[in-house]
Amino acid sequence: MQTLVIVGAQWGDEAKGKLVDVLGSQAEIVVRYSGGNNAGHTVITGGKTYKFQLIPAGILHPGTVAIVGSGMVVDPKGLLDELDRTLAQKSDLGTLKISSAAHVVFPYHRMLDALEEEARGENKIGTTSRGIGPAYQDKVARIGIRMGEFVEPAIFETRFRDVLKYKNRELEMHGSPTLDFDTLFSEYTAYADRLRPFVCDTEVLVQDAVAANKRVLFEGAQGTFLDLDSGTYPYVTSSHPIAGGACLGTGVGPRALKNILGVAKAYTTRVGSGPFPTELDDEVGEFIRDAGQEYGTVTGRGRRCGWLDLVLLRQSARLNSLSGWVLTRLDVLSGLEKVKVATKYRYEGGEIEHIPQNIWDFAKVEPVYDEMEGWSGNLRTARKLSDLPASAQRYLQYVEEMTGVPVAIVSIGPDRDETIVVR
Ligand code: 2SA
Ligand code: MG
Repeated sequence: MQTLVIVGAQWGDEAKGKLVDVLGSQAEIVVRYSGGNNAGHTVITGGKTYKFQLIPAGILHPGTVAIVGSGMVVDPKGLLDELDRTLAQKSDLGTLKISSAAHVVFPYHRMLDALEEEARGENKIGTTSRGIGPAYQDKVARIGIRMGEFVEPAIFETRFRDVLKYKNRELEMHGSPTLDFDTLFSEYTAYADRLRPFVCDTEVLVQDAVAANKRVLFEGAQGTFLDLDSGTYPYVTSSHPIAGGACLGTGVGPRALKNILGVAKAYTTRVGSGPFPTELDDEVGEFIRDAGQEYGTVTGRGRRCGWLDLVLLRQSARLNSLSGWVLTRLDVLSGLEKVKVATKYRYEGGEIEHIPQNIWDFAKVEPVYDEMEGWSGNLRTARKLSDLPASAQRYLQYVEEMTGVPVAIVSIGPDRDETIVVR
């Protein structure tokens, strides 16, 4: 297995960070392909907790080249803070590289994120308010500033002067104060000076590594159903978390992606607004939120919790061409007498086994559940499948049968060691 994509199969927070850490140990390159510092990837190892938002979690392996891919949007201050923080925790990191084609997030993006959310009122998306959507809007509108331009002082000055005029008009339109060029330019030039050594053309690095059959790991962020096109639009993020995004956001073709692992929790969570058929608004939902400490790593928001939804997982398997599942957080459900799993939906008097693409229809579906025996006790010491309670093993088999995708890895705790490699 030379190339591997780690993709979130639900609405994010599936514990991708842990998996990237576990599977990235022998990778030449770990490259993140989408999103920005809206992501929160946690790695717990050697008694330390590392939190990554922009830097690929693979940087913890000293021999690895960790690439911030072209599909990402980068908050320069956020990245520098993260780098300093990580270096203070561990001195021997991998080599950081930042794509010259990644876009820069500026303060006006964060301001516009808040202003747009405010304007949406009741229909707000529930963004992380990191300026992610507005930064991607500028990319698509072709007024974004890329990392390669940002670190060239003369080019940055010309482009930033132009763009800021335009963005200030947008801020005025929202009735917001505008931003001063000189102040911002000098602050951001200082960031650019520090980031310059890391910025390069990363596409060719990834392409060469793929051509030489080296191990390359593509690190996803957020999850499949937050994808701009394939997710629950408009309650999505503005990038492409799905496996196809690994091509768009790093510069390789589809046949470069060999093994694609979909990371899914043994239940479902979602932060922000939008339909969520298996959401539990009761004490079981609360149990899961408590047991799983389901709070946003970036914003601290309590995550919405619910049962596992196999309709979502089947769709995820197709959208991402999954070769295997990584089922995580099986330990969190421990102690529930019964567990439920949605297998199809009731919709307009009938039953359907797919997700309606229009969310207004999706919002109307009602899950049809299968009920199964729960499990109890401490799962975190299990190191092989047969160490798990029989009912937990059945749960895993059921997921395989119902999705047609084998379970490759099971995670039963946050630590590197709390992992069962099945195949
Ligand atoms: P945005 O900020 O424009 O990307 O928000 C749009 C939607 O995407 C959701 N989103 C996320 N969902 C889960 N986890 C994310 N990362 C953080 C975490 C979130 C946090 O790891 O916990 O701390 O709250 C993430 N990032 C974006 C977001 O909730 C909106 O629904
Ligand atoms: Mg997260």
